[in-house]
Amino acid sequence: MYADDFHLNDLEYFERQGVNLLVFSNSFNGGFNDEKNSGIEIIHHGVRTVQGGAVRLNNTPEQWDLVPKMTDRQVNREKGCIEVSLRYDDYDFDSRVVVSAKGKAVEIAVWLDKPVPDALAGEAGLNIEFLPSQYWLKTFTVDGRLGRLPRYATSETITRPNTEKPRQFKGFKTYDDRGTGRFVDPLPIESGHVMTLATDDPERMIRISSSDAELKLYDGRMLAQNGWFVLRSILPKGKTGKVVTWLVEPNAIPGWIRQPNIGFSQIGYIPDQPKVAVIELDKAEQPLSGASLMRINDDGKAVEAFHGNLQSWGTYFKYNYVKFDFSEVKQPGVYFIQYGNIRTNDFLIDEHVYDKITDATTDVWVPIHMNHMYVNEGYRTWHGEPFKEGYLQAPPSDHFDLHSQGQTTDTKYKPYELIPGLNIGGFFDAGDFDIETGSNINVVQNFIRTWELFKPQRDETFVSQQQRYVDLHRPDGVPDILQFIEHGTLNLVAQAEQIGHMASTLSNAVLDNYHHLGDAASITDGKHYDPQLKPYEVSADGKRSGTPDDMWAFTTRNPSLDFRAATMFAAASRALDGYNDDLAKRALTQSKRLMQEATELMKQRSQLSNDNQEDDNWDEGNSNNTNNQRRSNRSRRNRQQLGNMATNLQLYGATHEKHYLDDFMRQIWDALDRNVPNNMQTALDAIPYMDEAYKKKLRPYVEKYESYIQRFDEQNPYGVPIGLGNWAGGNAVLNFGTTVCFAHLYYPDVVPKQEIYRVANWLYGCHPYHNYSFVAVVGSARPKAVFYGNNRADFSFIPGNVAPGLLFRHPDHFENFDDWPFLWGQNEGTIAGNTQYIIFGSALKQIINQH
Ligand SMILES: [Ca+2]
Ligand SMILES: [Ca+2]
Ligand SMILES: [Ca+2]
Repeated sequence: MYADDFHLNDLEYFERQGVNLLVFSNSFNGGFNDEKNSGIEIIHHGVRTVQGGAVRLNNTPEQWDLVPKMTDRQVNREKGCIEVSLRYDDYDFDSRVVVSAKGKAVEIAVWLDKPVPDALAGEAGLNIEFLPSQYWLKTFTVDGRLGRLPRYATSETITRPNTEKPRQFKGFKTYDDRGTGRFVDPLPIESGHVMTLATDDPERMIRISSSDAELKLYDGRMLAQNGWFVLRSILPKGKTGKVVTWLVEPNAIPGWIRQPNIGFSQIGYIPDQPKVAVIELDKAEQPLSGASLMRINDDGKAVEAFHGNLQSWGTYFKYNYVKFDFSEVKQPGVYFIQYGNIRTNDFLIDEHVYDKITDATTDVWVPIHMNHMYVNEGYRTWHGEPFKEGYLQAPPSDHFDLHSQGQTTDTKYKPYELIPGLNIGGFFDAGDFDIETGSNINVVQNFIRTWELFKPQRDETFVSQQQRYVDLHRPDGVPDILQFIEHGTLNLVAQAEQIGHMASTLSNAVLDNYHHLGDAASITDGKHYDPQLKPYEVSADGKRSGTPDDMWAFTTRNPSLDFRAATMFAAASRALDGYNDDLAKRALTQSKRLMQEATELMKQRSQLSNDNQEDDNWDEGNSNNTNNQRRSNRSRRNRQQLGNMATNLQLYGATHEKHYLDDFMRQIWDALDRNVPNNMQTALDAIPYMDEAYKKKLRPYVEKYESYIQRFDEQNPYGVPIGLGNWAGGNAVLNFGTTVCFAHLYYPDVVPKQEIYRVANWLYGCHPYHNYSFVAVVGSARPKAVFYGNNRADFSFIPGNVAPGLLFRHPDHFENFDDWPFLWGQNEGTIAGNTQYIIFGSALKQIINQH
């Protein structure tokens, strides 16, 4: 073995300098397979450009196509190989994939103990996928023929009978076949036995050859915009043993060392705040001893304003970190950091850098996510009025977005019957267009909190419920936050009034319009679904159609959710009082009724069972309750305790009935004794209602919280909680930042002002992988350029969006793509998360401006 050959390292992946080749360090999980981060993966000169290596059943697998379950994984150090056993339960089909180091290449082989089942013959193959944004426009060769990988998906396709399509997740269908009974199957761009991709780019060049199988190259974007380039070899029929063998050689640039990533705040710094850049370095790189802060003077010339030594922090996962502290520079101006021959982009030091940090989110992102409205901005229409035909009662069903309708509807409506009045108000969940009731409750609460704590009078948006029209940048005399509270409340009150309790969600009936990208108004046809008509047929009066595209209301009763809604309604009625008195009254009526009914139902149910399955939606107001996050495994017990306590506090705030405060007081100290960080925000939220004795009793816990804050300086170089889940930890970071701000507001002597900048620095660019702002924020010199929003197919973003941020891939890789928007775990802003950001940003501004 030569020094620069592939070897199996301690973290169980193959490594050469410049190349990491992972074999099922990350598994497929089923259901949300657009994650594109499983199977055999290659991190090529620092960028994860190849993934999805596995036995697959489609030429270009989509999200919701079946994925293999990994039933075994063996790492054999003596032989230098990793073997995984894969299984498709639906087809009783087992295979093994063996990856072995072969000098500068690896061999990937598929082994079968039994032949491919008949149903999958010609369909099952060895696949691996290449990130389009890193490969398009690059040259390739196949058996000596030249080509260039396409920027746009324009290869050829055929259609085949639906009966030949391998089953999709839970039997759902990703496509609308327009009544033809046929599905689209892409044809290869090229095929042959030796393929080299990116011959013109040493960082991406990779050679794949096979003597026993034909290699076919496909463009996955033909079926779905989030598809990757797919290389594939069909497994032969009737054979066992080693059936397909590939030799894969990713090019490694000799002596390659990753460029340093200099993390700093892209919006800049106010003069008196701490200013510390964190420099992320390849472990093979010798850190420099110092760096300079350069000032660009009015004549455009750069001068050194400061030179300082670097402090070593140490290693964190795969990189090495040093810090550059230039806090002593306080003179307003335009600056950049010079580290060796690397010059960062410029940023400001100025009193006003934080002034506009919430404006893009409140003026642009939030109004664009208003459902059931036409949203206009200047010459541009963001979307027409969606879902004009309203919502049908969901039948008992499973659902692709993890909702379910139980055996009964729990309503007076029959399955598929129109539930009147639900197509009003509410906010799109995230990159999708459903109304998650739990999230929408959080959203209204976040707006109410913002309103009550900071009283923002900002009016940049015209909202007419009567015209169902929103116009951005057109003031209408009403503070926008009030209009957002009203808009959220309108949908939630309608749910309570029409259904009798809260729906779990208002969502798509069919998968083939759930993945919609484009104008929300075109998701459904706006006509009532009439099963008497044939699909695609329209009634003579044009009001009904036979296309089953109407949205569904999932109505299984969840008293915990009703209780949360009741709490929110009480607060909303107070916030709306004097602005929309009628809605305020309706909200209060529903609050009282739901509170009473939910309390009674919960009492009955807790007598029946201690296993409280229904509590999935029970969540504290700060949390983001999207499906993706619902899968995070926070302890249910903790959430419930938090919920009860926070709810009592909110109820006291809404009703001023003292028994709620007494209940809160009975819970809070126990909760803090158990866990200070988890309960600090709720404890701080109580302060406006409490006396000095409460504040005094809370003080030692705040002191503990301050030492908890400090501990992050030892955990990682960035001093914030960094999440390692399959949804990046942006929300946890925001919650942390918000709590730190409130702790400082109430206990400035315990939690000093310098702490409030930790999360701001992180969000605005001081983080691993790259130094772009995770928030598309006004004032940032380099905001992220792409987000997973509903306009993601345009490789764009909606201003004010907040990305979940830094996604961890096992065992040691962090990433945030900024040229590929389709990975929700790192790039999808949500309505609950982005309204949480408004609270964080408002608190930060308030502290900075009051000094
Ligand atoms: Ca959703
Ligand atoms: Ca307004
Ligand atoms: Ca319809």
